[in-house]
Parts: sequence; C-alpha cells; structure tokens
Amino acid sequence: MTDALISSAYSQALEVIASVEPRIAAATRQELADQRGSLKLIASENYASPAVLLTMGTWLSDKYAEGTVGHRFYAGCQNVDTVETVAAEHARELFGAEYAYVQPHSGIDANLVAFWSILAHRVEAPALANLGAKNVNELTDADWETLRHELGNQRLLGMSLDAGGHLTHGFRPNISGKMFHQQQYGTDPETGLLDYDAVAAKAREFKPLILVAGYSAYPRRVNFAKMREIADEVGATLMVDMAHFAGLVAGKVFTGDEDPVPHAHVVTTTTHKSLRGPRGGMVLATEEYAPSVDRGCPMVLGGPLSHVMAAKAVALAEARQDSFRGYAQKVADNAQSLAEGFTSRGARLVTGGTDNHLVLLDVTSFGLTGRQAESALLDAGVVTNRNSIPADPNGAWYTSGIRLGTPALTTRGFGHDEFDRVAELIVHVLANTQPGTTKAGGPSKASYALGDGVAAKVKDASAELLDKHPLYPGLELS
Ligand code: DSN
Repeated sequence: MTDALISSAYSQALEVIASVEPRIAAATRQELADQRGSLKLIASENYASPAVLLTMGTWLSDKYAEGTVGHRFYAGCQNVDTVETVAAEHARELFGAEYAYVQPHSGIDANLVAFWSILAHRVEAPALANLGAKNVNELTDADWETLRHELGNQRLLGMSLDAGGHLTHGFRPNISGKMFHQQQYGTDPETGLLDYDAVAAKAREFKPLILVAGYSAYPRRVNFAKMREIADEVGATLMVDMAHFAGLVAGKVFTGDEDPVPHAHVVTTTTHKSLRGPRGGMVLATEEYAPSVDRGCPMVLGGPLSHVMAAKAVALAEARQDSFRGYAQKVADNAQSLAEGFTSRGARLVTGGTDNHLVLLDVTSFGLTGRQAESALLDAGVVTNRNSIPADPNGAWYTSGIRLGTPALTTRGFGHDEFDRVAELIVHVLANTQPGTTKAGGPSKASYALGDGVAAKVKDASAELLDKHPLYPGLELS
C-alpha cells in the first residue's frame, strides 16, 4: 500500500466518523498524535501495521458465527469460515502447532478457554466415559452435582504475580484463583531467577492438574522442556501463556527448550504484544486437546469477532515474512541495550538484566514507589507501567518497579543508541523526582515532585529521537 492510499483511507474514514460523532473522530486523531509524540515503553504494547488496522474496520464485524468452521450455530458463515481457516492455518504454520484456535477476544479469554478445555479433557470426559454418558445432559442430577464439584475443585500451580506471573495464573482476585485450588511458585530470593528444582518440589507436593508457565513481567527466558518434565512427573497438563513473548517465538529468537510449542500441551497468547497484530487472543494445542479447545465458543466465549480474526490472519501472514525474524531479534537486542543503559548508570534491575523483551527496574533505589516513578515519567512523555517486584514492600497497587519493554519502539526503528539514550533520560527523570508527603505529613506512596524543567528537557530530548523514527511514516491526516 502506498503512503497516499493509507493517508486517504484514514482521512476519509475519520470524516465519515466525524459526521456521526465528532468527539470520537477527534479522540482517534489525538491518540495518533499522542502515540507519535511519546516514548512508548509499555512491554505489552506495540504498533500494528496499517494493513492489520484497516482489516478490523469492515462489515465482517456484523456477522455472528458461534461455533467452529463448518459447524456454526448461525447460517451464512461461509466467509467467516474462510477468515478463520486462513488465520488458523497461518498460526499453525508459523508456530509449528498441531492445532490453532483463533477466536479468543483477549488473553484472559484465551486462558479461560485453555482452563476449561483442560478441565473438559482431563475431568469431564473421563467422568462421562465412566458413567456411560455421551454428554452432560444425559447425567442424573446427582451425577451432575458430583461432576460439577470435581470440575470446581482442581489444582493449578502458576507463577506468582510478584515474581512476574500473570493475574490469570491463579491470582486470588482473578477468576483463575477462584476457579481452582491454586498454589504459586516464585523466583529465587537472591537471584530473582526461576528455580526449577523449587518448582518441581512444589509440584510434587501439590500435584496440580495444570502447571502454568509463562509470564508478564519476568525479564528472562524459561526452559519449557524442564517445565514439561516437571508436569509429566506429577501428571499435570503443561499450559504455557506466551502472550508477552509470542513475537520472539514467531521470530525464532526463542527456539529449542525456550520455544513452548513443542513442549506444552496447550499454549495461549495474545496477538497484539510482541506479535504486533490486532488486540485479541489465540490458543495453540496438541491434537489431543484440540476437540475440547474447539468448544471455547460458546462454552466460554461470545461469538467470534470475525473482523479481528481477519486482522489476526493478516498479522500472522506478516509474522511469517523473513523481515519479522529481524524485528524479533532487534527487540531482544534492544532490551539488552536498555538494560545495559540502566546498569551502567547504577540503576538496579530485577535479575540484574534481561534476555527477553523487557526489563524490570527496581525504583526503590531512587527512593520512589512504582506509582511515583510511573507518574513522573509520564509527565516527561515516557509511557511505562508500574509493576510489582519479587517480595514487593509496596504491594500490587503502589509497587516498587517499573516494567519497560522494547517491542513498540523497535517497530519505530529504535536501535542500540536510542535505547541507551532512553535509559539515560529515564534515570535523569527518576534521579530528579522527590517522593511527596501525605496531608498528615508522613511519606506518601503516590505524590511526588519532579524537578523544575526536567519534564520539558526530557520531552525535547525524546522528540529528537521520535522525529528520527516517525510512527506510521507517510501517514498524513487531512
Ligand atoms: N495487560 C497485559 C500486560 O500488560 O502484561 C497482560 O494482561
């Protein structure tokens, strides 16, 4: 697509939107300006291509298609069948998966589909077979009650939130913590690294039905072959949530033991993080789990978003191009540059560094909470998110860390020098931020004071970097 075509497509679309609700057109325009003008370091965000974005804005959105390809609860799904088939084919071939389910609307949805498919396969199916029933509707009320009790009392072992796991990996406030009898594994208190012997010991003692691996804020690679050995030893299903690092798997930066697909029974992901697709989720599975994963909609999910499945197909086609491997490698290389930029300036990183796409900066060394650091950085045009660190003294709301990722700015073309400069600017902001006090005069975990002129100076320096690497170059809105 040429720049002129893309510019014209968006300009005209915004005109159509403005004719109905100008505030939405204005907010959409402003979002582009804001994203263009800030350093986006949120590890879970990226910039999808115009082709991916344009694919989402069509009448495919108007179609209901509950069910699976060729087996829908609605008539007239032939084009949605094509869309879903193409997206699943790209996903299978890109990741070398036996089966791909592209309907989940988000990462949480993908994990819910995975949980319920594992429960269906491991708990419901054997119970039905024992009772000689084809499906749950054939059960007596008493047998159904027994089965419901069994489904609701299974064990899940996942990585704790403060060690870098995700809230859907058994965190009590999340539905995963309520659905399962859950326990969590952490990281080594000295090194911050995963201790596979400790995970194995916990698994042997707890005997989970599901062992969850994967993370949202752990700055290191995981050995999924070892996780599978642990799962096999205790009879658990290994589920890997690769939402954060799917792009590094797709781009063959994570291979062998670090590629979850050959080792896990079920792999879940989002499509909009390092994979650089539309907002959405996906489940990959072995043939064994495929029939139960296919029941995701309508068991757990509402009707599939056909326009988003179409955009997933486009993004997955992009990720199969050779250039995506170069991108993925740069994401990892840039994370190294960012980490070195911090450590060389005396900042403390959880685990001392990174070997994936993110770094976790411990801001207590600046005398700040994560919340104070996040707010001060935002004032200076640096968009990050606060994050717990292991054994966080400030809890999950204020936190003691800042999580920073390289996927988005790598898409803009940032390299080693730019990420080193980004680290310098961040250290400058944090070193010039003072924690505030509460109304009663005590130390505040939220208020802060940023030194005079710091925000303006950092914004000017960021603008220099951003101007050299424009977002959606050639896209001009009329
Ligand atoms: N919100 C995503 C993240 O930031 O990691 C995961 O839910």
